[in-house]
Amino acid sequence: MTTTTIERIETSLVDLPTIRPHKLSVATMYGQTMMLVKVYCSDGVVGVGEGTTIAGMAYGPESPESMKLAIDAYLAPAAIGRDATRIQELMAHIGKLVKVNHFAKSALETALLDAHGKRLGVPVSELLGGRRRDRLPVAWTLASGDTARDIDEAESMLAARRHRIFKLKIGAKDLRTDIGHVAKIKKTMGDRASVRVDVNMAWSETQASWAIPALADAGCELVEQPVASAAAMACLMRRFPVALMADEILQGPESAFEIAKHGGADVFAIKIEQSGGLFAAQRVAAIADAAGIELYGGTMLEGAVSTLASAHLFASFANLQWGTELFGPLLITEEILTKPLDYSDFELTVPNGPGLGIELDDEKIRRFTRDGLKKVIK
Ligand code: MUC
Ligand code: MG
Repeated sequence: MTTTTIERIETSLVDLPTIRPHKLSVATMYGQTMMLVKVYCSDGVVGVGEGTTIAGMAYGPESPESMKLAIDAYLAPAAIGRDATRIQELMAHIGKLVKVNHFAKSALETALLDAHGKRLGVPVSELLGGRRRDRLPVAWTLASGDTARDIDEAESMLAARRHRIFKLKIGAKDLRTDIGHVAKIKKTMGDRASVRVDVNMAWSETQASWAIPALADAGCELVEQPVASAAAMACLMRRFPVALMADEILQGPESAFEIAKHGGADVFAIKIEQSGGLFAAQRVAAIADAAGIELYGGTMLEGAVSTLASAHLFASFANLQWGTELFGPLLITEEILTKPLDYSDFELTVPNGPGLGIELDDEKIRRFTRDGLKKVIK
């Protein structure tokens, strides 16, 4: 039997507008850039993957441009000519040659899994051990920066039966303003929706100690990454009647083990990119399960490709107590798939077709593909 090898790897940057400015404590996003990677194999199968981050380099150490460079200069040369069907072996080989670069690795691994699923005629979820659910609850992030506009947005999401879990981005304003904002939204929603917040590390431990009980009083059920360090997170644990979730400090299995060992979170926001790929994210989930830490399917506001890769993985998790926030494709103005994803009745359907189970609208993508360097900071 001849080996199926990787023949060629192509990367591109696709700049897409967002439906409104998306305001986080670290930056305001006006658009989203997807770094797409296509893996061409010797059997004619082509797999697609995606690397996406938030606001260039404002959120984390990798940018779409750096992911592209890492793949073009290092990951692709290490992969070309090797067996396309031995994905874990190939990613381990690349791991020895390229340190960290988790987002770039996740994009390439996604493309390899998409290709292998297409080759075998099975969804990516089957390559990850098999799915336990076909539909995933999806939260929406309210981040317009304006309370009245956020309430209108939440009302329309509820009316359309698209989302009933709302994550509020706070941390950019003073504490009292932020708490007032959360309280007003939760009061308007009542029992019709749950409200959570993401501080994106903006607070000191002292600020968090003051603000978290007030958030709990306002009816907020989950506080995501209020402080920057794992040590400060551990100090905040078990002091307030609200769950604390780790996001930015969770950078793959080793960090997951450290956080679990020091009792630093009630919940993990698992992201395939931040973890270093789908297999690494699977190991993060195993550590959480073993430590009694609950799970949430996180997003880097990815487009359809990485959102679907995440969905296939989350569909296979034993536990997914807090649902997901796989709404990234809904934040951009353009539909980049030939058949839109099914977001209905507050959930996303995980497609059943081979690989990721999606088909890109190549013409649409070509229109938004960047052909030079672009200024991303406003
Ligand atoms: C984050 O920090 O969790 C997820 C939803 C959103 O609006 O931003 C992201 C990133
Ligand atoms: Mg977060």
